[in-house]
Amino acid sequence: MDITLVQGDITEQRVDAVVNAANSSLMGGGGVDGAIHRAGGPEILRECRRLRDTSHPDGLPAGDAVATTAGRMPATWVIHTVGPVYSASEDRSSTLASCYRRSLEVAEELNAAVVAFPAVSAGVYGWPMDSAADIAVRSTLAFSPASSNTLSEVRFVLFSRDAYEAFARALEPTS
Ligand code: AR6
Repeated sequence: MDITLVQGDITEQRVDAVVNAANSSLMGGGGVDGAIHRAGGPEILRECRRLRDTSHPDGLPAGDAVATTAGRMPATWVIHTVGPVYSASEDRSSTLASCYRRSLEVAEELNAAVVAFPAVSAGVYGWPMDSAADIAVRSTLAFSPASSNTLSEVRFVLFSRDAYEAFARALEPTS
């Protein structure tokens, strides 16, 4: 499985699945969540409402992931995950790692080959970018290759140059 980095807009990626940094309500929001719902159109929200009415009446817990259509986006699916809000007093790293692991598990259930992630929790939820990048890269590497059958590429799509550089540093081999 390859890990690649792109600076750009995740909604424009021609991949099988785009991961959304959602909130527990699954009803949309700002940041990458707002961009995904705008680009994909109302079909995504319709499926999210259906999930709330059926399998997830209390919302999606932080660290978990669930899939819907990608609507009008070039991708086929959106995998919605809920990152933890950053806390300086409580270590929530395992919840953030779980977002990547659960999203990749859902991607495998969908037989997705290429999956694009944003920097989950590193915007409105306040996670420092270097730490968010480290956790993203480490949890993705931990998932590969033993437990991965269908995945060929995990693409981190970073909006800003700073975010891109943080992920590039996280990917540098440690000597
Ligand atoms: N493509 C790629 N990355 C993006 C895009 C985009 N189009 N737009 C923003 N980012 P955030 P969070 C980056 O705040 O911290 C929402 O309101 C952004 O620069 O989207 O997990 C949800 O509904 C940042 O680096 O997600 C939740 O309430 C990264 O994506 C809450 O925000 C994540 O920032 C989730 O907060």
